[in-house]
Amino acid sequence: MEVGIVGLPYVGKTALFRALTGVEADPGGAARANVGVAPIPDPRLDTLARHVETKKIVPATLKVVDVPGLVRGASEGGGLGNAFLSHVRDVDALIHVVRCFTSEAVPHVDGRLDAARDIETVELELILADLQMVENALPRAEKSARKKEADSEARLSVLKKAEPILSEGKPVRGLTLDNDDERRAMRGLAMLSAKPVLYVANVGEDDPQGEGEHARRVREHAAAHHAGFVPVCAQLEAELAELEPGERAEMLAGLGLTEPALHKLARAAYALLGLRSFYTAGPKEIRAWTIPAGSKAPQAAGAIHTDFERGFIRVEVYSVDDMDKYGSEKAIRDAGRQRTEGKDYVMRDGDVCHFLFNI
Ligand SMILES: Nc1nc2c(ncn2[C@@H]2O[C@H](COP(=O)(O)OP(=O)(O)O)[C@@H](O)[C@H]2O)c(=O)[nH]1
Ligand SMILES: [Mg+2]
Repeated sequence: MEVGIVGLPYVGKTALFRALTGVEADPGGAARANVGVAPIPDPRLDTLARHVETKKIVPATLKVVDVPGLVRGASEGGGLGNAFLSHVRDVDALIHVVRCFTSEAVPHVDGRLDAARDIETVELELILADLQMVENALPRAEKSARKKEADSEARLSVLKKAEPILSEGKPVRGLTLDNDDERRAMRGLAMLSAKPVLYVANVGEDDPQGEGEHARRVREHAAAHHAGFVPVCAQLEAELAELEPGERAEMLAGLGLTEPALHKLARAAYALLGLRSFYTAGPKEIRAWTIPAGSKAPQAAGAIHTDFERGFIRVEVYSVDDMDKYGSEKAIRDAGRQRTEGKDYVMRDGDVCHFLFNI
């Protein structure tokens, strides 16, 4: 699973990528996508670490791609042309960065700050790229459907549903699909405007909470489209990331923030992808593991090692909250709060696990 950072040039995509991943990305490297791994800051790991003595703490991570070259006219071959398309096609969700900061030193690509117009520009490129793909694919899909080829009917049906929506300049994100075949066909088409999106207002240092006019526009757009919204000041986040914890807390307090916006952003992106964490906690490490929401216990075991999934017997589970309340695994067991679950157990948020397996 990976998330792509998209947006117009000079909005702070690479600044944000650097702050998220710690990768010293080349800001001028507009032709190449930067790829990195972002740790997901997680207060539950800190809670576990307060009670379980351990050597190291390993957070969950998320693969992040800084996608360059999305400009007005990109779908028609402008800017880097369709190079950006392949990067966007490969990611599972989008972080759409919208410029809300003013800077004399950094000109805006369209001359003037206008968050609503910028969002539209980017969305339209995704929509136009999809429309081209759909129009190219339709004649072929019709031919395959006439020949009754496998899966051709669902594919044709999805293409026919998507075309009028895209033609109206709307994303296919909310497209109604009738059955699993159509859902599979939809996934196979990997349309850009179908990907879940999280809006990030890159705000100025004077508006860290995102209460200004431009950030408000982004927030309203996100709300109207049932999408997530996080205000972030990429510049500030980069500075915060370099401070000692004590100094950081002081600077945050001065800004009226309780934690770096970057933490919120990383968690929101993780959730956007439908990901959840479960934990293992022992003397060697305390670790967060990633699973899709709704995973069952054997699948969770498989996140640690594929053999664990095959040889899964059962899992002993307690919650991070119980560790906070009782203070040790022994106390949790004595209080009867540790459960034994089998292969049909659906993992819950905040589970801490010991898997038993046979390999
Ligand atoms: N003042 C200010 N400048 C920023 C902020 N975020 C990015 N910049 C600057 O804007 C320029 C473009 O940023 P960059 O991350 O390279 O944009 P990209 O083209 O979207 O990847 C750089 O000079 C950044 O230092 C911000 O929050 N405030
Ligand atoms: Mg960049």
